[in-house]
Amino acid sequence: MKKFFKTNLKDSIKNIFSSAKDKEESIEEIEEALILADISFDIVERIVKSLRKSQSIFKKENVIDVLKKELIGILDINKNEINLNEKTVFLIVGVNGSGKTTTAAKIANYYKNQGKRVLLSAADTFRAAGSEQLKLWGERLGINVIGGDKGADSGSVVYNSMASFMSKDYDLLIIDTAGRVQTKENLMKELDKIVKIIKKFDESQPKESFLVVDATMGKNTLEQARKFKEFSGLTGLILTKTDGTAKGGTVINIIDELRVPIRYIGTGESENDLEIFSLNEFVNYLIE
Ligand SMILES: Nc1nc2c(ncn2[C@@H]2O[C@H](COP(=O)(O)OP(=O)(O)O)[C@@H](O)[C@H]2O)c(=O)[nH]1
Ligand SMILES: [Mg+2]
Repeated sequence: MKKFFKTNLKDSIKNIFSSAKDKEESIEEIEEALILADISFDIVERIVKSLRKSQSIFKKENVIDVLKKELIGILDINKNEINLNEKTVFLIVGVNGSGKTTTAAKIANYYKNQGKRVLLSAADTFRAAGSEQLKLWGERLGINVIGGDKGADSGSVVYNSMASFMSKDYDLLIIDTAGRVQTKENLMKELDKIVKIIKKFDESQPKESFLVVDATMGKNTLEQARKFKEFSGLTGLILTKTDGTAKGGTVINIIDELRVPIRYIGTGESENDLEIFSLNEFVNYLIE
């Protein structure tokens, strides 16, 4: 996993144990370090409680063990591996600017490089450039894109995409959607409408609906995620811009709130800047 997230949790913990202190004093400093890493107060309190309860000798190694156990407990959400053994539709949702279109192109490229036949659907018909941007990616990456004109009905783009996907020899369809809808109610209606059209073709699709979240938004990152909590179809998260100023705590808060796993991480603006999320690597990176 590439170096990502600006976090100094590791160094903070090292520093805390570099001078002799009593247990309570150390716990208070750990608490502060966790909050500075942007982990929500609620989660920090849970972790601190376990640290206080911990009977083992209070030294760095044991504290790291407790922290790891707690974090993995929060982050380890039951999930199956994503496999594309059968025809698969991914739906990409999220607010404007979170990185949906870029991520749709990156995922398409990732699976194309694994020999899968991929189709992209540009269902963001709100913005003039919404559809155009994905078509440009498609041309560059050699991936077919189905789109519509600006102002076209997103439903008709999804319909055409599904028709092509189902009748041709594709493995994966990735549907990029619009994030700009005036109210949350309209946004949910729009997404429900898209899901309904997909299901008309195949009741078992979309196999995955990913919420794309910009990791650099601090507290707003969680607010973005909450907007989509009512979208019942959500199966996973994609965190973008982890190459920016984001702190790792954000990841923990979002998973704790939405209870869906993180699947991919965006680490830059080019097509290869995508990684499969690994929980153990992430936790080790954060604290070990
Ligand atoms: N640094 C960085 N920039 C990203 C990443 N993902 C997307 N972006 C940039 O974020 C901006 C918005 O992305 P876009 O895909 O258009 O977002 P959308 O409105 O949700 O479709 C673009 O300038 C992208 O290049 C990432 O992982 N890292
Ligand atoms: Mg877009």
